[in-house]
Amino acid sequence: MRISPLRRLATLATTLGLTSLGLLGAGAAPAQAAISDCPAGYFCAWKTMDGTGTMFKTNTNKATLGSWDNTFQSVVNRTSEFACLHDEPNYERTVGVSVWDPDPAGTEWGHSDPTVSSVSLVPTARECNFPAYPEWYTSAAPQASGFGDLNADLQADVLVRDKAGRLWFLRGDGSGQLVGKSGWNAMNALVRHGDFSGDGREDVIAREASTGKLWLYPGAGNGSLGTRKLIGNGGWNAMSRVVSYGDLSGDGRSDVLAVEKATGKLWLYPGTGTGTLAARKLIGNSGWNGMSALVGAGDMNGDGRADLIARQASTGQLWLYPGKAGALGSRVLIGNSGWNVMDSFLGLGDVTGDGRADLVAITKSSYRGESCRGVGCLLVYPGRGNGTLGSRAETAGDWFALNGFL
Ligand SMILES: [Ca+2]
Ligand SMILES: [Ca+2]
Ligand SMILES: [Ca+2]
Ligand SMILES: [Ca+2]
Repeated sequence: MRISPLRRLATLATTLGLTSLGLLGAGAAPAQAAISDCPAGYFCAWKTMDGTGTMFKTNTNKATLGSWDNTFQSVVNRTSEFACLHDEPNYERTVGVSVWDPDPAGTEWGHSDPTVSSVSLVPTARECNFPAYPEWYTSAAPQASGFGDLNADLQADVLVRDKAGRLWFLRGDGSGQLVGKSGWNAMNALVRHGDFSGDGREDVIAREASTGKLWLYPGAGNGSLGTRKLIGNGGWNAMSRVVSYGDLSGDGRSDVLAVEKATGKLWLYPGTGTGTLAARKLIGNSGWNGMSALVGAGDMNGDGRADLIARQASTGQLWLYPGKAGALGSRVLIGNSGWNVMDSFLGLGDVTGDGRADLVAITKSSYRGESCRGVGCLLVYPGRGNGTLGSRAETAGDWFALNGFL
C-alpha cells in the first residue's frame, strides 16, 4: 500500500488561493480555482501541483479517466470512504495503488503521482488492494464436530469482521458473503462455538462495548444470523475474556467461559439450551489473566469432551486444558514457546478433513515463516487427535487490515 507522504493542510491551500486572488486585485479577474472548491462528498483532483486550474470531481467509481488519465497532481478526498488511486484502468489492484483516507471536512490534500488511471471508493483501506475478506479454504470433515460450521455442510467456516464493522461469512471455498451490513464494531467480544438457542444450529455471542450486555445472535443455518436476543443484562465488561466453549458442563449443551478482570478467576456459564445462561460456577481460582488467548478448541485429545487451549503471555507457551465433566483437568504443554507471535486463534473443529480437530492461527507482524512473513499469515496446525499439534501449514497471507475472526 502506498500512501503519499506529501500532505498539506487545506487551510494552507485556501490561504494560497486567497493570496493569489489578492495579487490579482479585487474584481480584476475571475476567482482562481482552489482546493477548497472541492464539494463535500466528492473526491477531487487537479492537473496542477497547487490545486489550481480545471478540477476533476467524482463521488462514484471511475473505471477509466478519459482526458484525466495520468494527469492527477493534486488530490483531496472529501468522501466518507477510502479513495483508491489505481495506476491501471478498471481498478487493477495488483500494481500501483495509493490510498487516500476519508476526509469529509477536506482538511488535508496532497500530491499524487500523475499515473492514476482509475478511481474507486471503498469502505476499508484494505479493499484498495484486496477483496474485503481474506482467503479461506477448507476440506470437508467426515462428521459434524458440533461447532465451526454455521451452514452445516461439514466445512469449517469463519466469520470475519472488517474495519467498517461489517461481518463476512467465509464458507471455505475462497468466497465471502456479507452477513452483517454494519454496526459490528460496537462489539468488543465476538465468539461462537456451538448451539445456544437449542435449534441445532450454531450461534454467535457478542458483547456490546457501550453497555456490557451479552447478546445471542441465533445462527440461521446458512451463515447468516437472526434477530438477537439478550442473554446477559450487563456487567460483562468486567470480564477480560469471553469464550464460547462447547459443552463443559456435560449436559450436551454449549457453555460460555469468562475470565474476571479483577480477580483472574475463570467462570463457567452453563448454557441452558433455550438461549439463556444459568448461574455461573467457579472453575479456575486465579491466574487466568496471565493468559493472552483462550480458545474453545473442541476435542483435541480424542476423549469426546471439548478442550480449552490457552496461551501464557509471559512465556509464549501453549497449554491444553482437557475438559472433564464440569471442570478442566490438569493442563498439558502443547507448544513450547514462540506463540506470542500469533495475533489470534480459531478453533473450528476439523479443517483438514481427517476428522481431528485442528488449531488455526493468524500472525502478528513479527512472524517469520517459510512462505509467509509478517502480519496476516493464516496457519493451520493439524490436531493429531491425542492433544498434540502437527507442523503448521501456511495457507494464506491476506488475513490483515481486518477487525476480528471467529
Ligand atoms: Ca460450513
Ligand atoms: Ca442455535
Ligand atoms: Ca477432550
Ligand atoms: Ca484435522
